[in-house]
Amino acid sequence: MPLTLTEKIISSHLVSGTLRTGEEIGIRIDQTLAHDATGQMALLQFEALGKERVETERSLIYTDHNILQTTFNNADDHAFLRTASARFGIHYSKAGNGICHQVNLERFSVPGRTLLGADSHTTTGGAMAELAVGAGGLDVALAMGGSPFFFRLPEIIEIEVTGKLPPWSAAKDAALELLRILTVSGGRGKILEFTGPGLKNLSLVQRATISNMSIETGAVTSVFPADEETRKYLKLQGREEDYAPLAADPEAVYASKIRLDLDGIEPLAALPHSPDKVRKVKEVEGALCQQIAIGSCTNSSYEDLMTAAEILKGKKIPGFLSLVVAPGSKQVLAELASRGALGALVAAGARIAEVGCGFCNGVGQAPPSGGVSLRTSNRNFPGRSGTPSAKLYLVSPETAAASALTGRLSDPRSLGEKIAIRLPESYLVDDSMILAPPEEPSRVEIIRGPAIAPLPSFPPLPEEITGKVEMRLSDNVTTDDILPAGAHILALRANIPAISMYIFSNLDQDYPRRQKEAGTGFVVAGANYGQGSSREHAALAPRYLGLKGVIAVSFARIHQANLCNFGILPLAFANPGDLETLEKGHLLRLKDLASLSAGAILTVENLTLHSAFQVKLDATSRQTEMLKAGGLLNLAARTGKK
Ligand code: MIC
Ligand code: SF4
Repeated sequence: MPLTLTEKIISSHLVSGTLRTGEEIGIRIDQTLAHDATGQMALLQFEALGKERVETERSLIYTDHNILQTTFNNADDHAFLRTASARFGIHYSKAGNGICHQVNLERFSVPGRTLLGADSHTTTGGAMAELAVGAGGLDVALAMGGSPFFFRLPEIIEIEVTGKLPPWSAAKDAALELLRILTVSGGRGKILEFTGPGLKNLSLVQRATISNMSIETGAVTSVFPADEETRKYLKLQGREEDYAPLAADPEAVYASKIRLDLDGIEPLAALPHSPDKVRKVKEVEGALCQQIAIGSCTNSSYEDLMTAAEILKGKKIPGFLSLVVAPGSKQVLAELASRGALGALVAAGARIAEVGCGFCNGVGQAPPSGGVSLRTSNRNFPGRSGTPSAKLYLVSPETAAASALTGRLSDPRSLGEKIAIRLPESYLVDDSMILAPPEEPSRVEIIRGPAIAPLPSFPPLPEEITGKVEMRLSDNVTTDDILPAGAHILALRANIPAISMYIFSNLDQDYPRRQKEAGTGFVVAGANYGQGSSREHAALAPRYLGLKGVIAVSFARIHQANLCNFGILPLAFANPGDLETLEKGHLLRLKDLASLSAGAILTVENLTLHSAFQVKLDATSRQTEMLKAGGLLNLAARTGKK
């Protein structure tokens, strides 16, 4: 039978289940990654599972999200991550070495492998023909210990790429075009597999921008074939031996097909406050910008930043504008420095930020109140920049640099002939900031500063739950809404009681107090609840506060899994119209939970309205067992599954 590329990778890693769409399968994981926002929990959970050493081909912890060190918390986190990595056999990438997805692509991604990352943009690895999937830290902890990763087999959608990007149109514009077509929920339950004659016109780095942002459509991941472009990139990285050609069989069957014609793609921008509010730059040109930020795991490669530097070379930005450039990796920074591009950026008036995620998740560079910030990153959710009233536009490095010259959102085509950048013969490879685990790991002492709190424990699911609707929300609630980003809150990622005080803090500051005092209760929401990041704290911390169930029209994949992992019931309205009947403060009751089964239809009594409605438990049999046990760690301890 002819197979898609996704099916080929899955079949070669299949541990349980069959290749039937919608069915839960388990796959062997070759590589894992986590970072300084998710790695603390992943490592504490790995430890709680009683594991001595990771059993993957390679596991990595990166220090990239919160490297500001405004208090001791970051430094404590980093010391914990470094020593726990050494103890458990994990490679540790120090602060300053780069953003996990950029560095992983440069140094570790290998065609045909599976990669599970405690970060939603792990999908970036799809550019290297990996099955690269984002998940919560606990799922990654289990995978590090050699357990399979379980998920429902998605539909595989063919994205047939034709043509060639016109001058000044970028891979970012292609990614935004896909978002325009699919919206932030159109990819739910799907894997996007790229095929077609246009692929030869997309470099690996351009593919990485597209696979990076594929998560914004809600897709599980996206996969590109391994071809000449893959080989070229691996050669530049001095690891051509990792190359192996890989593609779908010619007769492979897909669930459906979307055509992506590169010829027709113009410079695009995602308008505030959602990555799918896509317009042509020429239609929205002219907006005055207070800030322009170039970087993030979407667009911080050598190609991206060299392009920006070439555009800015010999020019000056307007005085009112703040231009920030954050290189994606030490390698990129070294290349920019050695080729004079760093000097060109600085001379033009750019501020060079530390290598890392930085502005992308609100760690520094908050725009002024009500300000417009053009960013090359992937998410423009409200408040993510650290300024709730700011307006974030997502654009390509070309558009960002062209706009930096005028201080207004500008179409890069106004610059005239497209500049060309030259790739070096090989990139400057220096892995000295990646610490390999020692030969004798048992001798390593794990450093736990006061920032590292013990893991909370939870009781099993009760027979009956009665509680109020503590939050009533609408569609597309993001994990940034549930648990905001930003240096201050990120610094508490290893302390659940402390971080729980920030749950929903941008929407309702009283929620944590109310939820904790009640010790029970529900959140009610519309479609695609929990879209965006993989942060499991958005489930774990509400669980700590006493949240028992989320009743929504539908759930984003990673968040649904995180809810199950921590024993919060994900309940989907049988009739979505019932959402309209519910208000904050309504008292709800769920009974007979001891006999809960996968996909069960349950009756929710609304004791305030003296009415009832039905919900469906959105969980597989395996997840239902976790829910009954009060979470995956309880289940693992009970079954001795280590
Ligand atoms: C993000 O881009 O939202 C983050 C910060 O990288 C998150 C990780 C986290 O918040 O733990 C993600 O994408 O998963
Ligand atoms: Fe870091 Fe931003 Fe990428 Fe998340 S999206 S990994 S915060 S650069």
